[in-house]
Parts: sequence; C-alpha cells; structure tokens
Amino acid sequence: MITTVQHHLLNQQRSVREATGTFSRILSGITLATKMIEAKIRVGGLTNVLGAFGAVNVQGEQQQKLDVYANEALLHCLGQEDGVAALVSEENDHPITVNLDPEKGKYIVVFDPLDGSSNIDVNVNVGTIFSILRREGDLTQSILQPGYKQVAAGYVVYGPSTVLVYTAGHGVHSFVLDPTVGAFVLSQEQMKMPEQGPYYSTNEANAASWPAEYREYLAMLLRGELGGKAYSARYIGSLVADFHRTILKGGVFLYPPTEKAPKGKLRLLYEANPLAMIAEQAGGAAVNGALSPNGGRILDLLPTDIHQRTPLIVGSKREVEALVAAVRGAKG
Ligand code: P6P
Repeated sequence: MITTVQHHLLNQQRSVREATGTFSRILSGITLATKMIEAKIRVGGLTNVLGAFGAVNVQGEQQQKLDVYANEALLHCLGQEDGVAALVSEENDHPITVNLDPEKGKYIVVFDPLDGSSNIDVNVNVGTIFSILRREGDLTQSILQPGYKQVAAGYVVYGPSTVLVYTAGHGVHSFVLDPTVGAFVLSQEQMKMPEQGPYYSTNEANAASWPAEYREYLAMLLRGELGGKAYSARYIGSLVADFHRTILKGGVFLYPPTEKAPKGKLRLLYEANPLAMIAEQAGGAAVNGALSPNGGRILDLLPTDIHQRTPLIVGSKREVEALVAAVRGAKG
C-alpha cells in the first residue's frame, strides 16, 4: 500500500492536534519544494557545465546557485499557503510575513533550504531541514519559541535515494521519494535510535580548540569506557547526512564550541531544534553541553535571535548522557 506524507499525517488525525487540512497543505508545500530541489540537485554538476559560459545557461535561464534556488522554491511553495503566518530561512536576514490574519496564518515555517550545499560540487549528500511552530500571539515571540514548542520537524536528505523524515510529536517516520510516481512513499514508521554507538561523528581538526572536556570525552569513548562495540569515526561534513546515519545506526554527532565558533557553528532555530525534536522522538537526546540541570537540553533553549548558533551534541542516549556527565565532571 502506498502511503504519502500527507495521508500519513491525516491518518494521525486522532492523535495529532495539528493533523488538519491546513497543516497537511503546509507539508505538501514542503514536499513539492523538496521535489523541485531534488530535480535540480540531480543535474547539479551538469547545470554548472551548461551554465559554464557566464551566468546564463544554454536554456537561457539565469543560472542560480543551488541554495538560492532551494530557498526560492520553499518561499514560492509555502508563500502561497494561507495557513502560513511567516517564513524564516537561513538565506534571509529577516522573517518573511505571509498571512498576518491571526485567524488564518496559524503556522510559522523555519528552514535551512540547502544545508551542506558546498558538498554538491563533490557529489556528497546535502539536505533540507524544516521546523513548524504554531503562531502564539505576537509574531516575533512566536518565531523565538523554545524548541519543545515545535509542532513538527523534519528533513530531506538528498542522497542515493531522497528520504524525508518527519515527526509531528507522535513518533518519527520516513518516506522515500519514488521517482516513478513523484511522491514520498512511507518506508518506516516509529523509527527508534539505537541506545548506543558504534559511531562518533565530529570534525576532529577542531579538537585542539574544543574545551578540554570534549577531548577527554572522545578519549573516554575510544578507551571503551562506555562499553559496547569499539567506535568508528564517520564524518560526512553534511549535518543532515551525519544525523540520518546517527538516527539509523546510533552513536553521537558533536559540533562543540571552537575557537572560530565559540558559541558553536550550527544554527539553533533551523538546524539544532528540528533535529533535536526528531532525536528525542526517536528515543535519543540533544544538548548544547551547557552546565545546567538538564545538560543544556536543546529543546529548552530560549532563542533570542533567528540566526543564533549553538554547540550541538545529538544522538543515542548513552553517548549524550556521557557527554553531559563529562561536562559536569569538568565544571563540577
Ligand atoms: P565543518 C555544512 O557547511 C554545515 O553547515 C553542516 O552541514 C555540517 O555539519 C557543518 O557545517 C560542517 O562544518 O566546520 O566541520 O566543515
């Protein structure tokens, strides 16, 4: 039986407050945009060749960088939705208002249109990440809600196959884009992240500038003190791809504070929050490594700026809890 994302959401009508026509239409806007993006990515290299002679390609089209195209696709597909109050994109300095009628414009969609786009030139997986918030009164405050208020979150990873993963607060579900029907088709329901390992995923070139407790944490993992299988390193350098492997195989992805990015490199609103919601819904965890009672749970952070950055440690419970203990031990 073929179940699309929209059907799947509406089938959850009983348990998901948001499983309304409006919400399903927003999801349709996202899936349409990501299908447009996928089609462009598939010929990314070719477009460069065709467009090699200046900014106009042989079709006479203005050649666009793929992340500009991805952003335009999402703004176009979502900007027509009555149910959208505002759009927040990594590519736009400020939120874009769509429908300020509080009776209609009930949702805010926050997204990173094409994360890891520099990897396209070397044909490595890239992704789109999205987060959906409910408008609660003042628009600015609604945009800056903490991550636990998200009504849905998801990503699309453009790889050997194109996979959409989303949660509306009742489990994590994945869909594969079937090019023969042009639809995302349900492939797995209620995804669960393994309790532990066997991968750690980080850019170790930055290790010298991490706070010392992160180096000690990694050394502890490699000494096998957490038990379980010996760890292997896997780092694709594309957040969505590294996260997708982590949710499927287990382990931990970490982007600690570095000298170049003392507040972390990754963005809270449209990278850390959506992935943290998905991780927790799949039985994993996500923190920013701050010394606070809950170890800096990402979803509890109160945003102050739409583009603010955060350190991110996300993955299996065992590894994330061990990181929180390492930070506590160090800062006691
Ligand atoms: P670094 C890609 O540029 C990105 O935003 C994420 O997709 C990825 O996880 C991270 O940056 C990689 O950063 O510093 O290791 O190259």
